[in-house]
Formats: sequence, C-alpha cells, structure tokens
Amino acid sequence: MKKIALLAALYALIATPASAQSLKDFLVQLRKKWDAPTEPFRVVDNIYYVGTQGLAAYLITSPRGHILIDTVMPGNTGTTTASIEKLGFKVADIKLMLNTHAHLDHTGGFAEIKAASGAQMVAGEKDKPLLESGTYPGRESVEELKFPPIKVDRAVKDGDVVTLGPIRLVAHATPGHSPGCTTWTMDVKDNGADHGVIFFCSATVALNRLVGSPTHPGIVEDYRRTLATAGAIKGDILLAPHPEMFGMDAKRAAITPGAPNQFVKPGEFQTYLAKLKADFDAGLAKQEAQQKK
Ligand code: 4NZ
Ligand code: ZN
Repeated sequence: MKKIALLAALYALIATPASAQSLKDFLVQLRKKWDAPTEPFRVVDNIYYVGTQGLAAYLITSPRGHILIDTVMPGNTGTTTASIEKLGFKVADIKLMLNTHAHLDHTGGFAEIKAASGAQMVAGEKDKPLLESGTYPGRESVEELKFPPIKVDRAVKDGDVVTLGPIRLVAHATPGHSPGCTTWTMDVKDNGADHGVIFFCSATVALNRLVGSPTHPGIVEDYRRTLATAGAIKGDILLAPHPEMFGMDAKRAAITPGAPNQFVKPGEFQTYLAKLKADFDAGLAKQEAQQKK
C-alpha cells in the first residue's frame, strides 16, 4: 500500500468509530512494513538501530551492559534479537529496557526480552498501568491492540535521570500521544565533536480520540503543552519510534565512510514539531466536525 493510501486508511479509521474488522485490516497493511526486517546499523557513537523497516528500536551499548529503547510488534521480537546478535552484542547483556510510549507497536517484545536477559523495565509513570496490563489506552478490550504485559520496575517523571555505567539518559515528559509518553535525551560524541540525541516519543494523533470520550483525560491539553514546549529539548540528532519521523531511510542511504554523520541535523526536531502542531490542529478540527454530525 502507498503512503497516501495508508494515511487515508488511518484518517478513515479515526473519522469513523473503527469497526473491529477495519482495525484488523488496517493492522494487516501496517504490519507489512512494521514486521519486515532490515539490516541493523550504527547511528552514532554507541547507539545502534535494531528495529524493522517500519518500527524503530535502539540499542545503546557499554562495557557495563546495554540499554534497549523500545521493541517492535508482539510476535516479532526475533527481528530485534537477531539484529543485536548480528552487531556482535548479546541480548543477555541488556540491563535496562526503556519505552517511549505504551503502544503495542513499541512494546510487543519487552516481556520476551526481560525473560531472556532479566533486564529492568523503565517507563513514564503514567504509562505504567498500560504496560502492566498490556492494553491500548481507551481501547482496553480490543484484542488486536493488546501486547504481552510487562512489569515496570522504575516509573520516571520529567527530569529523571537513568544511568547504566557510562550511559546517561534524561527523561522528558511529553504526554499526548500516550499519557506517559517520554522523550529521552543523551549526549554523544562523533569524531571528537559533542552532539545531543533526542529519542522523541511522538505527538501524532493516530488512533487517539480527542473529543467525546477522550483516549485519556486531559489529552488535548497534554498535546497542546507538549507541542508548545518540546522544542526547548536540546539536541541535533533526532531519533523516534517510527523511522519516517526522522527520514531514516534517506539518511541511512547517505552514510559514507569518512563523511560527516548523516543523522546530525540541527533544528530538525523543531521543524518536525511545527508540522505536528499543524497536523494536530487539523486532526482536532476533523474530530470536532465529525462529532457535530
Ligand atoms: S502509533 C496502530 N504507535 O500511534 C497502533 O503510531 C499504534 C499506532 C498506529 C496504529 N494500529 O494498531 O493501527
Ligand atoms: Zn504510538
């Protein structure tokens, strides 16, 4: 399916209360790219891409153990573990698992990886109940949106710091897309120069209900605050849970040994946020109009 058709399907899904069948069909389409493996690669410094063609997962390595940010869809964890091993790292050395947000497309493999490694789960405090029940916010009974539940060992708030040996990540609460949506930042070095990495949570509307009975209480205010303030988060390397959000394919294709790191793009996050704000305003207007019908 082409991007336009996918977007049209997504909007149709939002515009009408999704029937179980249309959601099922939609997921079948999404999973073609979401489940397809891709070569793992080094993004910058000790950060590696271990996701699929359509869903990101990142391994941050150190001699004291590794951190995994996000997983992919339930049942497809083998793509992530194969990528990790292919890079020469061990799943058993993962000590911490961090989540951007508690949606099945990013949480599907946590339970399996915890079983294989004993890693501790770290997530935004307001996403903790979702992770521990394995459900989608506001659609708790929808089978297609469930994932294997995972106990959250550490719930984080805005400004909390997570460390593992030399690795240090800062949590930024960016709610809206999910109640506990957490953006993570980390300093890296590339060729002797300092850079800041932003693992952005997301701020797309996607399946969220903004009007009527909202997906979570205060969702519109959450999005508005996040869209107004997230631009202050510092960093010149944008990463996110969906590779399209930061143009991964084009950057990756441009990787050339000896050339500047293709992922360094100052201002990219702020430009993307402006687009997300316009998309949010349009999405909200659409849902409001739909409700008046
Ligand atoms: S997300 C589905 N994480 O908001 C689930 O991009 C999650 C997203 C989009 C679509 N889905 O089940 O169709
Ligand atoms: Zn999501």
